[in-house]
Amino acid sequence: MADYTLFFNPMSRALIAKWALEEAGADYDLFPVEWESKPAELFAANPLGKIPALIHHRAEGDLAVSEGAAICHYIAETAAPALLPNDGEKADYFRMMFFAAGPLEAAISNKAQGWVPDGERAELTLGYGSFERVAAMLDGWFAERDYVCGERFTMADVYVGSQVDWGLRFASIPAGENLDAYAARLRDRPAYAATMGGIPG
Ligand SMILES: N[C@@H](CCC(=O)N[C@@H](CS)C(=O)NCC(=O)O)C(=O)O
Repeated sequence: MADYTLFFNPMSRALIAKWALEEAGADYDLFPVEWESKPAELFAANPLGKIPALIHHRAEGDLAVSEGAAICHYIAETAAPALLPNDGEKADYFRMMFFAAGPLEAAISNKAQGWVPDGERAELTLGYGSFERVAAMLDGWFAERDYVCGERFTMADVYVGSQVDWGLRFASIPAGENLDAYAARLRDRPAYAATMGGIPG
């Protein structure tokens, strides 16, 4: 048995976890998930019934993890320590991981549903403020840096980079020099190519 099992559908956020496993050089199997007939094993691993969901097979017993950002970090912790942040990179790494999983994801999802915060009060209360503020933060980040933590690729780039890659592909975030250059650096990576091979661009 492989070290990890990933519940997978190629048209889903499970690609993020597959990319993380590829970057880690991990030994994994894919468990195919069809939306109309989700397997009971998926609900056992993630009661929300969403993917990605990952099972780590260990001698001490299996562990399940869900949520793309958590899965990325978990894979780095258990299979790819070189992709973890060093002390000087931790602030950027965690800030941007959580920014991407929270404010960025929420702002993109709400916009895609056609929901716009109603006025200053809503903007004040919403964790992301407004889509425009989130997009400006993201773009500004990569004006200064090649990767989330500066010079070096870390596991945060798999998660944040997936949001950027997906966002640019589907025009759900504004294109621009900084994000385009960042996405191009990521798309050059062999692990990205191994993940996306055969997926329509
Ligand atoms: N918060 C989850 C979201 C995962 C998610 O929404 N996955 C979608 C596919 S992209 C899914 O499993 N949809 C099937 C369903 O909800 O039944 C994460 O970030 O990992």
